[in-house]
Amino acid sequence: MKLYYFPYAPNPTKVRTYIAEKGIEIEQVLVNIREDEQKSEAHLQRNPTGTLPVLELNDGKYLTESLTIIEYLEELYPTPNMIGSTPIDRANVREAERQIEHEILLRVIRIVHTTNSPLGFPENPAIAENELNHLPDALARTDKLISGNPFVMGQKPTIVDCTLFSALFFAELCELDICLEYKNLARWYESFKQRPSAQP
Ligand SMILES: N[C@@H](CCC(=O)N[C@@H](CS)C(=O)NCC(=O)O)C(=O)O
Repeated sequence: MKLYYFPYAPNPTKVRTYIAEKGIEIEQVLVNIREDEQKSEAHLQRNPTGTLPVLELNDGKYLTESLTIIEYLEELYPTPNMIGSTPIDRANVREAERQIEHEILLRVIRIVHTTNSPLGFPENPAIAENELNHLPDALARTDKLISGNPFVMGQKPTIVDCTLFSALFFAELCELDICLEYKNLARWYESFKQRPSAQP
């Protein structure tokens, strides 16, 4: 298998953090978003939507959604478990992951790309303001969820940590300070950022 990625882009970061937490060996190939390589003919053959990450399978087929890639790898490599070991644990992890993706990660991406886009997208203050108004509630809920635990869902890392890390890391890179006033969240981020899996 091969993972096509760009360091610092949030969706590839989510998958790469997961792969590193699991200790899975997968060849990684950089596709340079800053030079529009994700829109090259070679990459569009892998993923017609022209985005990253992409996982190339051993039979030459591709998976092109970050969460699908994670779920696929989790089935191939169940240990260490990062989604949960009972139906209710898995439901809780998946629910928290979806909420953090929609309520934090996607909002951060929209704010960054409408205010200070590293890809040069045009500014759109109305979209940025709307997202900025909604972000505090999601951050407060996540702060409460983490509470005093080392990881978002408790004592062990899960896919929720990977999604949250990709959001906060991208925010920090793009100079968007969002978590300082949320004490549990800020502590979690500073601690998770030190892990080998969190290095770009
Ligand atoms: N639904 C996709 C979204 C992938 C996505 O939007 N990736 C971004 C990087 S975080 C990208 O490739 N952007 C380049 C572009 O849109 O041209 C997933 O979760 O894998």
